Amino acid sequence: VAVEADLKRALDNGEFEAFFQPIVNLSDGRLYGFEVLARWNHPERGLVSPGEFIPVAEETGLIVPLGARILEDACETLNLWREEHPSVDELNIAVNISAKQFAEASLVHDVETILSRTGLPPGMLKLEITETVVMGDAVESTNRLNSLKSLGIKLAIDDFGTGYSSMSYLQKFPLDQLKVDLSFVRRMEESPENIEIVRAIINMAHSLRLRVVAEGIETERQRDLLYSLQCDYGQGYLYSKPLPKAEAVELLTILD
Ligand code: G
Ligand code: G
Ligand code: MN
Ligand code: NA
Repeated sequence: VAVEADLKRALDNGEFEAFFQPIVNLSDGRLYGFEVLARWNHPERGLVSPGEFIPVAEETGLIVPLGARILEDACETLNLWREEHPSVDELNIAVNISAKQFAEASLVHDVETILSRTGLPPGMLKLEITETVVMGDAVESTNRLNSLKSLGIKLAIDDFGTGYSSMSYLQKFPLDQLKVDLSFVRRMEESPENIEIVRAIINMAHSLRLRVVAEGIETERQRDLLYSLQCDYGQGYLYSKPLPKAEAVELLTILD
C-alpha cells in the first residue's frame, strides 16, 4: 500500500521519465532505434529501476496511466529530435506494453490519441508485447493486434523463447519483429546446441518475414555469433546501457 500511494503521488508529480537504450544494425553497427525503458526519479531514493515498480504498477492497475505517460514522453521526445536531426526519421522507438495495458479496452484509442497529440508518424513507433501475454488468449490477441496495426505502427514480440508460441498464431498475428530473450543470447557461449537454438529461432522468424532483434548482447563474441546467424538487430550493454534523453540525443549527431 505504501508503494502504491507513493506511485500515485509520483505520477501526479511527473517523477517518471523515459530512458533510451540504442538498438543497432548488426551488419554495420549503425543506430537503428531505441527501446524506451521507464525510470522513476524518486525525490529521496534517486533513480529507481522498473524491476521494482513495474510489478506493483501492474498489480494495482497504475500501469495504465503510467504506461500512457511513458508512451507520450517517448513519442514527444522522438518528435522533438526530428526537428533538429533529419536522419531521425529513419529511426524508430520501441515501447513496452504490459499484460494489463494490452488487455485494457482503451489501448488502441490511447495510442491513437498520443500519436496525434505528439505528431509522431505512426511508422516510427513500435510496441513490444511479451510472448506469454500475446499467446495467453491468442484469438483475442489477434483482434487487438490487428486494431493496433491499423494505426500504422509496428509490433514486436518481446522476450521470445520464454513462453510457448503457437506457430500458427505467430503467422496470423500482424507482427514486424521478434526479440530473442536475453537468456538465449547469454547461453549461446555455453554450448554449440544453444547456438543452434538461436539459429532456429532466427530462421523461423525470417521464414515468417519477421525481423529479429537480439537482446542483452554483452560481448563481441555474442555479437559476432548473432551476425553470423543473420540476426538483424542487436541491443545490450556491449553497445550501451539505457540512456537519459540528454545522452541519447548525442548519438543522433553521428547520424547527421
Ligand atoms: O530496464 P530494466 O531492465 O530494469 O526493465 C525491467 C523490466 O521492466 C523489463 O521487463 C521491461 O520490459 C519493463 N519495463 C521497463 N519500462 C517499461 C515501461 O515503460 N512499460 C512497461 N510496461 N514495462 C516496462
Ligand atoms: O523485458 P524486456 O526485454 O523489455 O527488458 C529489457 C531489459 O533488459 C531492461 O531491463 C534492460 O535494462 C535490460 N538489458 C538491456 N541490455 C542488457 C544487457 O546487455 N544485459 C542485461 N543483463 N540486461 C540488459
Ligand atoms: Mn522490451
Ligand atoms: Na518486456
